[in-house]
Amino acid sequence: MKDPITISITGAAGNIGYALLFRIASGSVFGPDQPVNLNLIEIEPALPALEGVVMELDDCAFPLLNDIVATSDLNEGFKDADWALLVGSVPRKAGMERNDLLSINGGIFTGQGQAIAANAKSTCRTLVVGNPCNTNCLIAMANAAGLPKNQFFAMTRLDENRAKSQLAKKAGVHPSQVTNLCIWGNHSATQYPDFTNARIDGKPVTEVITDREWLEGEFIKTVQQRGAAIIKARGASSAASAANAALDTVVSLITPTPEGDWHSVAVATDGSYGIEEGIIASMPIKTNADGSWEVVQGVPVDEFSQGKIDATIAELKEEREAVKDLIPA
Ligand code: NAX
Repeated sequence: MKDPITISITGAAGNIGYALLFRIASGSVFGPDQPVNLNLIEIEPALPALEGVVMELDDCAFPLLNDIVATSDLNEGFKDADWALLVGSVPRKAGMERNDLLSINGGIFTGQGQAIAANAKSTCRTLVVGNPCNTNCLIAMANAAGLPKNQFFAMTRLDENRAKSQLAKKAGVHPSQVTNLCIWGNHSATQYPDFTNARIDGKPVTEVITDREWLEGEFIKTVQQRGAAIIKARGASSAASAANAALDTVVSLITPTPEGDWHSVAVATDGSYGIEEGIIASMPIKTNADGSWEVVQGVPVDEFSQGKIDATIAELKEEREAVKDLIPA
């Protein structure tokens, strides 16, 4: 048996947390021979609910679950973390402007970034799920002095999975036959699910689905608006599919990417694809055999795609401007 690894999760008593913890504890993410410690972090008012979640974890008697910490103390919560999954955040309420949301959550991610830097392992990887996740990630990364930028990620995998499922439905194939699907930019309604480079059974999607109008119109809109459609139908935001996507992201970052494919995750920009440095943008990413990752280079960007990418990057720059006081120089 390997030594246990520690996974710190904020918002652990929330809906996504509830769909996330049991799969991690069962071994379906880090493998059947990898014991895990779960450090569950909540705000104080949610600690009683978190206690109930801990009772349920106990009642599963998971062989791989080594230890559980439930706390509202960030130093305790991020202690020796190998992974920090930042799920907790404050949802948008009626009357709240986007900038209010950015700065309220920004305040949370400043402290969390600092606490990760001070307490987690130097190799800790941080995945931000709590919205607005790209900019929350930027704030956490900027406040985590001493930790490399390439250890910070924001989640766009749910968007990738949604896009693959829509393309598969339209083409009458299984979603696993859809590859090379990149979400560019922000996890928001400006995100661009890039159908121009996606493939179905190795063939360009545009050869399999010849209805270009659908691809440029309804497809993109459905993916962009899927979160809102689920809230409308369910009366609550996507939780199980979001937790699934978070775990897909972790697995894709610790498993070599199949040759020629890529996965979507938002990372600190490095100038690739002409996107300026200093924001967290989703791009085509591949994980190498040694566990490192890189931006896949040379993915063709046609004029249509460029317009969409420019729009979502412009939004990310506006978000950065709105929280600039939270980003140390
Ligand atoms: P819930 O409201 O069910 O749970 C959030 C939990 O976070 C609550 O238990 C709350 O007490 C806790 N929390 C709030 N502030 C905290 C803090 N400072 N430290 C620790 N815990 C804190 O929301 P849930 O449905 O679980 O969604 C969580 C976040 O994921 C939201 O921000 C949501 O917008 C975001 N999402 C992101 C997605 C993505 O693709 N990136 C998709 C799904 C989801 O909408």
